[in-house]
Amino acid sequence: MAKKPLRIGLIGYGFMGRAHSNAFAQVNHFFPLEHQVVLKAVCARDEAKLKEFAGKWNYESIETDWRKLIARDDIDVIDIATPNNSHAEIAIAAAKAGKAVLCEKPLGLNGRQAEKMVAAIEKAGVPNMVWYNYRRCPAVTLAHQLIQEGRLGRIFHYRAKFLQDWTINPDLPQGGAGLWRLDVKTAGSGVTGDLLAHCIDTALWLNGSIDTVTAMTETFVKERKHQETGKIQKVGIDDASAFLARFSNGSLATFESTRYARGHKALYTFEINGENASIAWDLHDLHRLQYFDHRDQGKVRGWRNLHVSDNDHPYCSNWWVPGLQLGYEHSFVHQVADFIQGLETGKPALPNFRDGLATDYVTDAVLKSAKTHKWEKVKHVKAARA
Ligand code: SOE
Repeated sequence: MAKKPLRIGLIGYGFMGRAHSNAFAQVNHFFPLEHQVVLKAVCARDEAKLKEFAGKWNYESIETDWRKLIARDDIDVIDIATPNNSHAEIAIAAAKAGKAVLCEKPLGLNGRQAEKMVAAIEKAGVPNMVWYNYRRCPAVTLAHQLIQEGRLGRIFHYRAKFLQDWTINPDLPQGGAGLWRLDVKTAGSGVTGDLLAHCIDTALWLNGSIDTVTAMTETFVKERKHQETGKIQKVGIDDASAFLARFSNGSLATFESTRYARGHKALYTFEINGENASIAWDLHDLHRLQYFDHRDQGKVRGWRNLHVSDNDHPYCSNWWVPGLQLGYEHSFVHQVADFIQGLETGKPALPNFRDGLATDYVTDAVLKSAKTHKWEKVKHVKAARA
């Protein structure tokens, strides 16, 4: 049977534009789907670079104005891979035009903006998803399965870190291509919205909602030259952010992220301790899951180092033979596969915009607490109306 086309209009061709394009290009090779992804158009402002990108990734056409892309009737899905400060405007316009919307993380610059995005998406009733890709590293998905099966029992502790070291040099400018993450106007926040947002999304998925947080943030380099204006400007982002949290299930948590941990490039780790078992994961060794089960027979009890690559591990049977591991890019392919399967089965894939809003509420509370020096309540997202 001929497959139904699913025509993608991608906005933005940076690092994430490449990660998404690779996922769109791969998904039909590895997942049995009723839809065929069609790379219909890519949109950005720089026409010369855009043409080069479109050629490399085989997009059929280009647009230099995202409004024109959204107005096209040969596009089914708008994929937003632009800097954070444009997510809301594009997503709301795309929803109004009846398009399905995929949005890079974090969903909005803050919870207030994300609420408007959720309202627009739900009013239009269009499929939607946020690119929190780490949920779909097979080892992380396996962690979710083990928790859902109740293997850990009551959860006591959740511990997450996301460490990088790429902004230590004070001569690194802020703003513009590649460096907009350092410009608060474009990014909204620093590591809280960029890195901790990943840790929070995974944590909410694995361990449920967070009730209260107390946080501290620091900006180590106070002024940087702005790449676009050439002027020395105050740095408005948080370079490091750490917080304590209490989950609704009674467990206690610590979260930390920084771009000043010399030697660490993208060290995302989490560990969960339950009454029966513990789980630990490390992005630098992303195809492994560490599992300790206290119910094992005493003399062989110990941390098991699971190589998550076997046919009965999540997503793995769609790829190679057991033992051959998967990497970062596969998490994006899995996310597209799940999104499309959601369209086909009527059971939408998560995280959707409501989940993205839940993460934005936590990052809002973290940034607020860093200012007030008090424990702050986290707003909870109400369940969607059926
Ligand atoms: C920042 O360096 C960054 O690229 C984030 O923006 C991504 O979301 C994260 O996955 C890797 O690090």
